[in-house]
Amino acid sequence: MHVVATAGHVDHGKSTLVRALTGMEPDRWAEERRRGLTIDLGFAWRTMPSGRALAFVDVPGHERFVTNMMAGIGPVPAVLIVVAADEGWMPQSAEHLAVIDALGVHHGLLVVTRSDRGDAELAIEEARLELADSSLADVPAVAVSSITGAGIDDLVTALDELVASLPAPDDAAPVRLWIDRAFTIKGMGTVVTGTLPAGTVNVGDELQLSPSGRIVKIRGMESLKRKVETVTGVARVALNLKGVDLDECQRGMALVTPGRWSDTDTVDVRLRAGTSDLLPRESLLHIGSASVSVRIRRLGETTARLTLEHPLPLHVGDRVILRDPGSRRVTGLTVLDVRPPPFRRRGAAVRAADELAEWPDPPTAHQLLARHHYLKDNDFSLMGLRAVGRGVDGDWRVDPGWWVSQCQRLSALAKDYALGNPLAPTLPVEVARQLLDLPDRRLVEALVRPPLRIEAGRIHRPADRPKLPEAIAAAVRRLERELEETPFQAPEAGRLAQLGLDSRAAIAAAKVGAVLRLAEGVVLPLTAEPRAVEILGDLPQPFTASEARSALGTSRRVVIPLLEYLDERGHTVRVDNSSRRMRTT
Ligand SMILES: Nc1nc2c(ncn2[C@@H]2O[C@H](COP(=O)(O)OP(=O)(O)OP(=O)(O)O)[C@@H](O)[C@H]2O)c(=O)[nH]1
Ligand SMILES: [Mg+2]
Repeated sequence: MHVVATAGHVDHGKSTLVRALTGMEPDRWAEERRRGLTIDLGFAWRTMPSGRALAFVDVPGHERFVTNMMAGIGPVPAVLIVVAADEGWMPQSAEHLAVIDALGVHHGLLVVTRSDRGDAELAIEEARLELADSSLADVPAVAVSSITGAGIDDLVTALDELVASLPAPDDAAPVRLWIDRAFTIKGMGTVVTGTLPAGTVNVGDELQLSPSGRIVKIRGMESLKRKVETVTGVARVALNLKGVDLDECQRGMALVTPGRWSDTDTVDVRLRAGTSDLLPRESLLHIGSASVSVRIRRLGETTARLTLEHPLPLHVGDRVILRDPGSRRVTGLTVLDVRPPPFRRRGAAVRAADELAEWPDPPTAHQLLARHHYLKDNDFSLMGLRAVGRGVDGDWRVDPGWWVSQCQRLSALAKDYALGNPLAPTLPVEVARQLLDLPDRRLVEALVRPPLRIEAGRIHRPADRPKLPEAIAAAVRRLERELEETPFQAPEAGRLAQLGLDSRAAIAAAKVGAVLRLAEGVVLPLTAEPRAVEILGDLPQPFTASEARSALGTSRRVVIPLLEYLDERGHTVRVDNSSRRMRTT
C-alpha cells in the first residue's frame, strides 16, 4: 500500500478531489459536511489500475487548522499540492508548501483543480514559480475538474506512476506509529489509527506507548477497513489495543518498538542555513502527528539545542519542524543528537557548535561516537544508528582516538596517585573510574594495559613492583637529568655505559618500565613518549620519518625505532611506506 496526503488552500477542492478519486467521503464529521469545510483529517482509498492500493490523507486548508494539517502530512512520504485554477496560489498554498519543504518531502504532484472554472495553464505556471525553490520543484503537474471529470484519468495515471517511483521502506525498521485518531468501538475497546511509515506490525506484538512508556499489546488490526494479521509500512492502520483506556491515547502520542527509540526531551538540531537569526526563543516542534512546546538555545550559525516540554521518541537524522504560531513561520530541522551531553563547563556550548558545524546531514554513527566517546550497542540502536567503533569489554564501543588518550591519562593518574600516596601507591579501580569520569568499571579495566596491571581491584604500575637495584635506579635518574631538555637525544653506547646503563642495566630498567628501551643501545626516559605524541601531533599530517626526526631534534638511529614504538602503542598509524599520521579515529 501507499499513502499520499493532500495539501493546499482552503476550498481549493482537496476533499472533492479525494471523493472523485475514491468514491469515499473524506469529511468524517457532520459539521464538516454541513459547512463544506474540512476541519480534521480525512481518510479514503482505492485500488489503482496497477493493482496497488493507494490511501489518501485529506487535510484541512483553513489557516485555523494548520496543526491538523501538519499531523496528517507528518508521517506521509508523498503529497498532492492542490491549487484551484480560478483562485491560483494563495496564502495557505504557501504555508502548506513551507511545511512540506521543511519536512523535505520531495515526492508528489501539483494538481490544479476546478479547471472548469479558470485557466488551469496559468495556475500551473504560477504554482511552478512558487514550487521552484522547494522540495517539490520537480513534481509533475496535472489539471483536473472533479465536477466534469476532465483530467481525472490523467491524474490516476500520474498517481500510479508516482507510487511506483516511491522508494520501498524498510520492513525491518523499528516501528514508530504516530497516532492521528483514538476512539473506542463497542465490544473492542480502544482503537488508534495512524500512517505507518516503515517497519512491520503483527497482531500480538507489544509496542510501547510514548511518552507514557506503557507497553501495550495489539489485539487486532485493520488496514483500509479489512482485518489483517500483519502490516508493513507504508500503510494506514487501525490498531485495537488490549487493556488500554481511551484517555491514555491521543493524537500526537506514538506507538513504538520497545528499546529502539530515544524518548528524549533534549536534542541538538541543525537549522537550514539562513534561518537561524529568525528563530524565536520559544516555538512549537512538530513531528509526525505530535506537536510540543520547545525552548530554543542557539549554539552556532546553523545549530541549536532544543528543550522539549515533554519527551518524544526520536532518532538521529529525524526531520522535524519548528513553527512559531505567532509569525506562522516554519523552519525545517535535522536532529543531530538525541541525548546531547549537558554543558557543564564554560565554553562547552561554543565547542559543541564548532563540533556540530562539521557534521554531515544526517550525521553518522562515527560522529555520535566521537562526541560521546563511549556508547553501548544498545545506545546506538536507541539513536537509530548501527553500532561502530572499537568494541571493548562486552557491549561497550569506544572512539579509538579518545581511547588512546584515556590510556595515557590513566597512566598519568596512576603515577600521580603513587606519588601522593606513598604508603598505598596503587590506584583503586573505582577511584580511577571517578577520576576519568567513566560510567562503568569495566571501561577502566579495559584501559589497563601493560605495563599497568590490576590486582585485587587496584591498578599497579611497574614502578610499584619490587624496586630496581639502587645502582640502576640512580642510573635512570642520571639519564632523566641528562635528557631533561632533549628527551630524544638517546646517548650513544659509550655515554650510556658512563651513566651506568650498559646493555644489561638498560634491559633491567626497561623491564620494570623505568625507561623506554627502543632497540639495542637506544634508551630514552619515559617522558619521551608523551612529548613525542605532543610534538608529532602539531606537525602537518601525515609526516615522514625525516620530518619527525627534525621536529623531535634527533637522529635516524632514534626516530625509526621510536616511530615503530609509537605505532605499536597506537599513537601513530602508517599511511604508506614513507609516512604516518597521528591516530585520530
Ligand atoms: N466547479 C468546480 N468546483 C469544484 C471543483 N472541485 C471542488 N469544487 C468546489 O469547491 C468547493 C470546495 O471544495 P472542497 O473539496 O471542500 O475544498 P477543500 O480544499 O477540501 O476545502 P478545505 O478542506 O476546507 O480546505 C466546493 O464547493 C466544491 O464543490 C471542481 O473541479 N470544479
Ligand atoms: Mg476539504
